Amino acid sequence: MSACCGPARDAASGTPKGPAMASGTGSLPGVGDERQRLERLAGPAPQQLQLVGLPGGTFRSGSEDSGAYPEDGEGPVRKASVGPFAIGATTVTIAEFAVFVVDTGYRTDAERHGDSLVFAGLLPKGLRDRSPAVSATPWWRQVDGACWFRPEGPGSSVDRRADHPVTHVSRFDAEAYARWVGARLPTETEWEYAARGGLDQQPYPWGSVMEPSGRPRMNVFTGEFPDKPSGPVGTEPASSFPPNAYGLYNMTGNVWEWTSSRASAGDARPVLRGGSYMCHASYCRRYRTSARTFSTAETSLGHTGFRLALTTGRGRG
Ligand SMILES: [Ca+2]
Repeated sequence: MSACCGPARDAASGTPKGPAMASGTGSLPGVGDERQRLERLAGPAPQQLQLVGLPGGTFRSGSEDSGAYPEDGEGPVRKASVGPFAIGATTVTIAEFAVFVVDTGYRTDAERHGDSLVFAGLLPKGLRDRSPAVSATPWWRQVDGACWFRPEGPGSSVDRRADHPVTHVSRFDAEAYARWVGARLPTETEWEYAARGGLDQQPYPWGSVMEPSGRPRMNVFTGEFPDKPSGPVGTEPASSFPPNAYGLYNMTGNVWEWTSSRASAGDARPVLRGGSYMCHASYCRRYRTSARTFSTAETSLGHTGFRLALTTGRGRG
């Protein structure tokens, strides 16, 4: 990831690769009580995938405007085409991910590593002080035990966040979930086509103004980053704020979203899109339709999730 967006887990540090499907339920977090808790979480998950079908087409991708980051490869503006596909109206929620875990016993990369990265501003002081800071970006803390169902480490829970985006999922985890439901991750180009909602070269999914009539349209950091927020910090429900013209929620802000694309021909790092609740104009304007960041497939962070995609129409296999 761009240094300000989040540190990456080092692929060379003995990271086990690929999904790990555990057999049986013995490997569910904590078993017993924990399983019941997961089943409760899974309860409100919708029984059907909430995907929006899009016709595809040609559009102008990327940006060269003053808000863009050329070093991220946002420009030059070029014509891009996508075939017909469907994409999640929202990112995958905690409830939906819980259904997957209850069914498969899947353990995420964060659980297998025993830690994940959490925004310091979300941690109680004691835990914050004893969790190592990432040197270039000290607002990130490596928190033992942090994972998708304990987003702020020991003592935290997602009991009241079932409809929020699942976070602390690596791209391997996102791919495993997508395979399980018979879907896939969107390509970067599909993601951008979807985020633009039919608009041409607009920085936001709804148009040119970040806060039309002074009303926030996405969940980004407000106030003074990182220590003096002027509002709540963290994820919001996956379907908060009005959707774009395609009916897609929180394409920008809330959580970064994994795509299936790589940074460039010479750079195999996975691309993420959309920015998160940690983006702020003072240090990271990546809450725009053309913004990109990069990470390693084993990295998990408290501001990163994913949405699903499916090929439709004639491309369907
Ligand atoms: Ca997003």
